[in-house]
Amino acid sequence: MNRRRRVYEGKAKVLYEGPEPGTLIQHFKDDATAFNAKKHEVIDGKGVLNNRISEYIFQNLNDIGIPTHFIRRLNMREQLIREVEIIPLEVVVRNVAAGSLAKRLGLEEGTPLPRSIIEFYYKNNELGDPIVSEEHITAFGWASPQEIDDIMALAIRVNDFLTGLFLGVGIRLVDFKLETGRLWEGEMMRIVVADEISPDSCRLWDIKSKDKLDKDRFRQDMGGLVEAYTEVARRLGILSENENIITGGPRLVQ
Ligand code: AIR
Ligand code: ASP
Repeated sequence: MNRRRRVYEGKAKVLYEGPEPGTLIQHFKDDATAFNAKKHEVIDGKGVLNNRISEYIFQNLNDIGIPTHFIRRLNMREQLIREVEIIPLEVVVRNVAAGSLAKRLGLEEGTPLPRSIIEFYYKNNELGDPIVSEEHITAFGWASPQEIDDIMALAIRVNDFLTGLFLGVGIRLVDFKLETGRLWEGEMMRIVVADEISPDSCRLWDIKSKDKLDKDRFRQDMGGLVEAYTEVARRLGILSENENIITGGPRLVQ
């Protein structure tokens, strides 16, 4: 276990060399960061929950023909993924005004947007992930115009799927962040969804109570993050009614 090669360590995840060429192991840590890692805490149970929630979402995406890097979950904190060439963009899809969009354009948080909006941010910690346009992306060669089209088409499909999935369990998908990568299969390359999709990367509001069930609980010092993520997992049917990730040893369904 500890002799395997670490390929990359990010704020909330570690990537290790996988068992076969072209594969990696994605390990979910309990670390939470915000505001470009100026705020940092370790939250017991978060990694386990994100591993399960992200597994559930990526498996569903694979099943409906939206390509992802996900192969299978290995254990409580790890999943086997395909190695991809990460495109250095954070792709944000928004349905409702919140977060940095509400701030930048002076919109009231919670205002429904006239249509879903896709934004690109350049993935660069030193710069704090600045927002960029397609002009920047193509001029600096981060992705080609064709790749941008593919990324946008993927982002819309993921948004449609996730909006419906969460609506069915009483949750509004306000916005989310995607990462994408180039998957090489011989001479062929296609763009796939990479990284994770979890309450760390989405804004999820309970439709009735408007409660925040996502990482804003950490960003805004609201507390109750693990409870909120557990609620998301329960509603998606990943955890059964009385199971608890933190206390009593997690007994997970299947
Ligand atoms: N996000 C962006 N960078 C990291 C993450 N997790 C996600 C947020 C939010 C959406 O992208 O969690 O769901 C938009 O974030 P913001 O801060 O630009 O409003
Ligand atoms: N996790 C990122 C950071 O450390 C961004 C965020 O989710 O707020 O800044």
